[in-house]
Amino acid sequence: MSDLHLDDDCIFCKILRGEIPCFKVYEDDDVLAFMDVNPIAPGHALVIPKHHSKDILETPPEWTGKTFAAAGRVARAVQKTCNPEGINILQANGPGAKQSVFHLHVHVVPRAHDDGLTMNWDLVPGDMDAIGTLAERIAANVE
Ligand code: DGP
Repeated sequence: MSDLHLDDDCIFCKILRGEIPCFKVYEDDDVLAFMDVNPIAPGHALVIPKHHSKDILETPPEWTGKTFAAAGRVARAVQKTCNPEGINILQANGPGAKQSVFHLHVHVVPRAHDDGLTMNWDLVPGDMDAIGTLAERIAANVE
């Protein structure tokens, strides 16, 4: 981990260093996937590279590729676990896109026809017990 390009003050880098806990669903040498603590749907997960850069504009393409490849893997596990009517893969860049954490991350968001979700959403804390339980089920379905 010490040779990775991480930032001292970034909350997602702190998760990568184990300084802040997370509900992990997948990890390899390049990426970490964990549950969003402000989920907009049950099963809402995040995938981050083990490389600090603030958004897709500043991220080296190889890290973007690794992150989105892992997002596909997590999406398949979310589909198997939650059986949603659809899944959005979302990634915000800059305040106009309501990016709130400035470390590249991909949202894996289960969707339903009538869920009323919009592109920009407010951050509302989720039920940690329910998130933790879902994390274990999703992690078990990652292939
Ligand atoms: P965005 O707003 O697109 O930058 O997404 C950032 C997401 O990160 C947001 O949905 C809330 C989530 N988030 C913020 N802080 C934490 C944290 O400490 N742990 C976890 N698991 N998620 C976090």
